[in-house]
Amino acid sequence: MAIVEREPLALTTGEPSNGSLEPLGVLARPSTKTGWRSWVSTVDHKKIGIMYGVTALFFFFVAGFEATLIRLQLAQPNGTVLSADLYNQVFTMHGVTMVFLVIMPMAAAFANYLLPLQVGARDVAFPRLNALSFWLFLFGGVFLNTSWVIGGGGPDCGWFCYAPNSGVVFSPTAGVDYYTLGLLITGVASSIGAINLIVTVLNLRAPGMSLFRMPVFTWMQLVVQMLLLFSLPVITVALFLLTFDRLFGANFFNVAQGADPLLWQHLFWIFGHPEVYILILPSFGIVSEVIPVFSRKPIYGYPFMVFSGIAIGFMGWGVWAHHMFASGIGPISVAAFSLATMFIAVPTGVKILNWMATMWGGRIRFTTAMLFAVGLVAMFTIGGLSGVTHSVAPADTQQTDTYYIVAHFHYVLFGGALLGLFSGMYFWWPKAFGHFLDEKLGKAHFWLMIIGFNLTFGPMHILGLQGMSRRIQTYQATDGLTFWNRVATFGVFVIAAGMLLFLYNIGSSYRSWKAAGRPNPGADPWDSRSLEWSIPSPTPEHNFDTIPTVRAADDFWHRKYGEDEHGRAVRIAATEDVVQKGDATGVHLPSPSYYPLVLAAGLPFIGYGLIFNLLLVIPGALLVLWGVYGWAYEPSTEPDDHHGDHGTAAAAHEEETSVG
Ligand code: HEM
Ligand SMILES: [Cu+2]
Repeated sequence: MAIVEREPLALTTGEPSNGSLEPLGVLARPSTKTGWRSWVSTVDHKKIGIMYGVTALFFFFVAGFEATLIRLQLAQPNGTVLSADLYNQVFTMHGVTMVFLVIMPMAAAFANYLLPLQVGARDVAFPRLNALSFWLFLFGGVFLNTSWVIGGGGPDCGWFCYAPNSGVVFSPTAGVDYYTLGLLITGVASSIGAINLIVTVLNLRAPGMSLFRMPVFTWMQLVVQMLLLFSLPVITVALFLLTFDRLFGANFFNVAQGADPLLWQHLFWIFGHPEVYILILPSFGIVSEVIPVFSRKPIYGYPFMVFSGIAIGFMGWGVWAHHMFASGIGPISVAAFSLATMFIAVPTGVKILNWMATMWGGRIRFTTAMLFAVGLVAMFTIGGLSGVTHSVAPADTQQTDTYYIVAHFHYVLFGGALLGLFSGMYFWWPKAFGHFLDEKLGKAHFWLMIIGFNLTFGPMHILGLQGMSRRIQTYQATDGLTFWNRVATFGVFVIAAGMLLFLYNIGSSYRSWKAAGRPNPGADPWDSRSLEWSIPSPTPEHNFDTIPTVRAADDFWHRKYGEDEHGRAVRIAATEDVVQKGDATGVHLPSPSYYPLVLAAGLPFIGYGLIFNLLLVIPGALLVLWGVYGWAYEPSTEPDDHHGDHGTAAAAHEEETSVG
């Protein structure tokens, strides 16, 4: 029985090759376009993007709750909120969740939703693989968090889980096994996602959309996906080595058997430092879209913006050992990595100056999205500057493993990445959901977040320089650390108030929109520049009625505006005359499928089997096999998946292949 290669043609082949020969065990596809089945079986990049976003927001509240427990424990000397062992588990899971289950998937939400729209495509290159990425991320995240209830507690080794501390001698519970296997599962999700998005950007661009006409957001995402593609294999090797040490008695990090635990540190940070750019560059891309729109000016120095992102992507591979200045790697290495780290501040500085130059002389509208964008520029600059102080190795020897470092990475990851993601939410909410988030509530959310953030993490600079180590469960009253710890804990509740207001805003904006009869915000509510604003809101399932032909960078803007002799923008066309109508006649879309979910569901079982009882691997392996079998045998496209169905499949095929 021949296995036919179908996936790449999903968007192009009109006719299912052998639909009538569906063998036993192939799940029939859902016929409805709405309801839970349409979400569970979706291969639509927009729906997958929204699912990433909702899941990441949920995990943000989980990790936020863990952070609140940490702050309650440290609000007073000799705290008793968390035992020392539980404290180790809580900060480990807080860090791991925020990095792998919040910031990364939230950025993936924007990438999935926006990349095909910004390059002028109908979907990503491999829609079913895209769904698989999402389900692997979700199941990997849930699997990791079940460590709280099955197996003796969460991983307790810190988010970078140094050996030999992470070995079975010092971490005897199953926690670290959840860490290694959970991150292996989410790692597969990110690797597949990276391949999908890279191929989408390089192969599915609309006619005329040359690389240097792509929006900065798309460029930053391309750099991020490349970083993922090359860095994930490194951490994957490290995780496998640790798994073999823990589950099969290998000795990759066992000093007694001649191993060197520094190997873990090198492997972790060769991944770990590019990882911090994987966390921040998506937000850099978001604010590079938001700031020009609300300054009514094109981004300043587009080529510099793009090349500084690429430079960061490359230079990010040459600085990893700045995390190991105190690990005894020797003065030569320390000096080299110190220098390389100072250099990487240059392309980052270029971005900050370009955002400010874009705002300079602009007609700025301080919408909530713009406030969060400006918040990123200000807070990230503070984090960047403390980062430069770390690059001076002698100073870092004082700062490393103290709260000064905790302050630094929260200013770049919360103050940078997270604030940028919120800016994106307020900006693209009308495009994704057909209504605005309330601006008044949004601005209150912003101010609570920025004040709470600085109250929480500002004092940590002082605590760190006063000598407070990170990862300590408590301290003495005589240490003189109580006041600023109290301020930091108070700050967390201000952040929490801001986040509850955000949740309220989501619900109340939807309700008032519904009550007002679902008024449409229009395709281009902010008067924007890129292609996603040239189609209706919310984005129709088929994206574009016809694939646009692009003639310039900011092509959509130039369809609306020309320039007068002073270079000022003058309207040349009404928006409604240059946006598409949302007519799906003859458009051909990939069909939904349950198999990405089925395949992904097998992996957690294999994980539990490796930790607890190998018998559990059997149902896991069967699910994976069923997933692969069904995936191979389900017809790539159901005939009735044509919208408006006036065009012939051949016509649709003809249109699609014109853009590759
Ligand atoms: C919601 C507000 C947040 C609060 C109150 C908070 C608080 C903290 C505190 C107090 C620690 C230090 C624990 C210790 O060393 O004992 C910590 C660690 C950490 N936080 Fe946050 N954090 C927050 C948000 C974030 C965000 C958005 C990220 C983004 C990635 C993040 C990533 C981390 C990481 C990676 C660690 C290191 C954990 C470890 O040492 O293994 N946090 N956080
Ligand atoms: Cu680093």
